Amino acid sequence: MFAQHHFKAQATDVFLCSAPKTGNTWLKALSVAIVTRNDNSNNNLLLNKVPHECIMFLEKDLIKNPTAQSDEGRIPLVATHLPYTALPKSILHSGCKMVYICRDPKDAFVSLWHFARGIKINNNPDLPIDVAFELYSQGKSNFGPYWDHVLGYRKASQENPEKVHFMRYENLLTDTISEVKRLAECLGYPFSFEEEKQGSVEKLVNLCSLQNLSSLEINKNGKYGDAERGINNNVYFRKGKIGDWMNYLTPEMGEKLDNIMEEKLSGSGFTFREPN
Ligand code: PAP
Repeated sequence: MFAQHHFKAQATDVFLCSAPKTGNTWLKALSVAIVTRNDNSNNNLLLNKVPHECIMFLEKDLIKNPTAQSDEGRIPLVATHLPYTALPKSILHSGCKMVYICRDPKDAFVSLWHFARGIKINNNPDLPIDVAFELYSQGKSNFGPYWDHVLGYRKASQENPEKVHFMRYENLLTDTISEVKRLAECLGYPFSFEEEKQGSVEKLVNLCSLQNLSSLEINKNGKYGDAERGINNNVYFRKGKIGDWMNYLTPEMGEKLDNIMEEKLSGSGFTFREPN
């Protein structure tokens, strides 16, 4: 609500949007690396900060620092987990570009369950996975039902593909170079022919790989947020695999969530069942 009332989008900002645990950390790292690759004052940023701290996080940073938007030298990227329908109107009216990343719901759920255990808010007891799964399947999760989240941005992307770039975590994993080149174009920082020839895309992809980021001191032992209650950066980096859900959910649970998604997404032209 604070962001809805006070946030004034700037036409040059690009919004990185996602539901929780669908590839946000990776998308932030790649986008920061793309945008700052020729900027001497910022091009080591990812070596010293967790990707979340490199750019403004709409629903978290604005309330702490209402002038965060006008910070000098701010990277022109803003991240948000807000569903499309809850975005501040100024973002929709400004014509800013957006990038949305989504992920197979079963892997996103399992990732979320691990994350919730990893951050231990107020020392709440861990939720058994079957209880958490029921809640998620009923749409009871932070930032609303996952299917509504995906549908909102999918529809916006269909209506305005030039403005809303729709990505899948799975495609980013299996076709990283092409996806990163497309992302760079969408952000307005395309790789030149010279850069491609010199292997800049591959270097950037390696810099942002799970393996590299999770081995950096800042991401192994640093914290995101305030020193006492902040989140250990290492919980943002786990396996980064397709299909890890099979190690935690029964095939019946997987089928149930697939069916719910299928039903909710029907008519949208999008499905998680097939690559697209
Ligand atoms: P957030 O919503 O808290 O920001 P987000 O980054 O969207 O989390 O999702 C975390 C997932 O991305 C984790 O998946 P997993 O639990 O299935 O392993 C995490 O491992 C994965 N991830 C983080 N960084 C990367 C990266 N550089 N490359 C690939 N996957 C990554």
